[in-house]
Amino acid sequence: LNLLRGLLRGDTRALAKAISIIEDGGSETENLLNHLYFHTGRAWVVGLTGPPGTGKSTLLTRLALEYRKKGLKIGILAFDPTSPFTGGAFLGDRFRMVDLAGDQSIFIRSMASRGGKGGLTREARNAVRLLDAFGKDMIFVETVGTGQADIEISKVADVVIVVLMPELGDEIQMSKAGLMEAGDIFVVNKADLPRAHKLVSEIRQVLGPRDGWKPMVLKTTAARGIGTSGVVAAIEDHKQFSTVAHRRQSTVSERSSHELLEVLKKSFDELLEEKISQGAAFRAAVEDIAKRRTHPRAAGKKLLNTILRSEFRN
Ligand SMILES: Nc1nc2c(ncn2[C@@H]2O[C@H](COP(=O)(O)OP(=O)(O)O)[C@@H](O)[C@H]2O)c(=O)[nH]1
Ligand SMILES: [Mg+2]
Repeated sequence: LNLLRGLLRGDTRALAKAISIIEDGGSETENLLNHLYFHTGRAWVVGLTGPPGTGKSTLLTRLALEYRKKGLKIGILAFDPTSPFTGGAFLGDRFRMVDLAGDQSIFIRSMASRGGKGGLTREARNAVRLLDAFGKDMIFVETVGTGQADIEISKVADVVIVVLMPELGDEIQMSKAGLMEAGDIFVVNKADLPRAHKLVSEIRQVLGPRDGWKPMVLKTTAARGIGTSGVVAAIEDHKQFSTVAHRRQSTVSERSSHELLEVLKKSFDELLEEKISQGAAFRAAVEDIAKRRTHPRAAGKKLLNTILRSEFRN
């Protein structure tokens, strides 16, 4: 596996190629990810989510640059169909992409998510693993929080930042229950606009502590870099908390359990599709049910018993 070696050596071209491979979901994907797994688990993953246009990419850029200054290696994954991180709109915006794009130690990739149930979680998780194995210390993942994505990102990120802005109208923002539950840190961006302070206090009112962590609410004007170092401090506080409270450990176990169940479900489905439903025992049971010699549940139970016994014998 040349690609894997290149990746572990820190070859950026290998990384770009590997991401394309997992994005396409081709046959090499699984093999690559399996080998990679043992080189992951080190990076800190920061998720940013929120409605379109709140300034997630702008804030993320500021945060990435601050962490870059601390000497950390940064990766950025943007799952944002409304405004791709590389290309048109964003590059057109004056200050920052030049800074980022010219910096070899910051890897940026806009991801096309196929979505679907759990799709984003899986795609983000795999891409994060590539960057992690590549040696990135901190990985930012941007998603558009229009419901499901907020929940999905919280299954991948070590800390979730929800980015809101005063313009949106608080009813719209608050009604997104998923957003409120997903956030460890809330940022009211565009504090240069009126009513930012009001939104901050409204968010504070509806938030309660979760697993011992009291979500923080901060104000930023990301476009001008105001308040962004406060967000860095909040990320560090949260990291400290997760480590001390051993929350990270239990989160990791929880995620491993979730992932194993996913794999098992898929294996059972395949077993069912490819073997069981084609077999003689299945057809016989179908006959018995049709002729009213047994009822479906009893037939199912019996069949399952037979299958499990024969599966575990070999
Ligand atoms: N007024 C104001 N505009 C901002 C601020 N931060 C970002 N923007 C602008 O808001 C727009 C959307 O920003 P972007 O980062 O692409 O938002 P995203 O869709 O959440 O990623 C852009 O035109 C930014 O220049 C801010 O602090 N104040
Ligand atoms: Mg964006």
